[in-house]
Amino acid sequence: MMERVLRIAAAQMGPVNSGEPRSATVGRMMGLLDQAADEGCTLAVFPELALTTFFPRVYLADLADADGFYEHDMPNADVQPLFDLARRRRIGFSLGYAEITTDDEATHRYNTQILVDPDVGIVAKYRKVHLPGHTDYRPADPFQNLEKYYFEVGNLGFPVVDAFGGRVGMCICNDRRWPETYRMMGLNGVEIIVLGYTTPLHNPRAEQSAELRMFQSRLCMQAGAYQNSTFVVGVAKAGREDGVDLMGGSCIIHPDGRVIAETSGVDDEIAVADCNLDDCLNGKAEEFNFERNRRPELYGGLLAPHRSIR
Ligand code: CDT
Repeated sequence: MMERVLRIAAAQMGPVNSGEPRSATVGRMMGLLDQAADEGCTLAVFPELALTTFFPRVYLADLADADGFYEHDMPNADVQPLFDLARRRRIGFSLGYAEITTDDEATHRYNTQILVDPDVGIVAKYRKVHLPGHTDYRPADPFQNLEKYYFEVGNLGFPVVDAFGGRVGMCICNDRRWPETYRMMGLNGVEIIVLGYTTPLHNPRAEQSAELRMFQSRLCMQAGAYQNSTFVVGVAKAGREDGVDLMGGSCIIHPDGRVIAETSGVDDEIAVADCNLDDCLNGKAEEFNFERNRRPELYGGLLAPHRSIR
């Protein structure tokens, strides 16, 4: 039987500063997609909120003033050239953006990621579940983390779809720190988890070095990959964006937990790896054989509300 080898690019982006036109940002992404296609990749993964600056770091008292950061349609005129290039170059991609919809006659805002097949178009959509930060303006902090203000909790679960010859799922940034994210997809046979992140090098609410922050980012993605026998592709928006330093460290992680490709800087750059999806099979059949070794009858507490510690 043919091996299922997929060459994947982690398409890291440098900063997208306020005022950079969408067309320029999409142009940069097209450059990365071209590079990935030149290297024989069939899937390129872009960061969270790839099309704009990470606007939740700024408080706008009137939500309507943030409308320009959200996409009303996908694809839209600004992003269509990326979809067209993907079809021409025969390469799929995953992309994060801020989504605004008027489902049920109410306005909803989500932090969203899509998976795009070059021929079919959008084959899966995910809306971020674990929104970090706060809803209230905190003027004493050097920058805000207002994701809970700008977005609703995603309502699409953790979809896993058949695409690119394997089982593909998505999550976004803070989701990567929660074991439930990976396990929800693991239970659905996921073989590649693609995720974008935007992580400040310094957390105003915790005294942690940049090295420790990077270690924690890798720790959770590597554990998620190993414990669920899946590839994980984690992709940063990096560098100094609107005065805030964002971590790089985009990487591709093997189901055995090893980092097999990584970026070296904090600007636009791809890291490429050949991902043999059959490498997921042994872990799923043996060490992490869920049917044989999980004990769901003893995990009921996971569904109960947590106990408050204070
Ligand atoms: N975008 C996002 O989810 N960022 C969070 C930052 C938390 S620390 C300020 C993350 O988990 O990386």
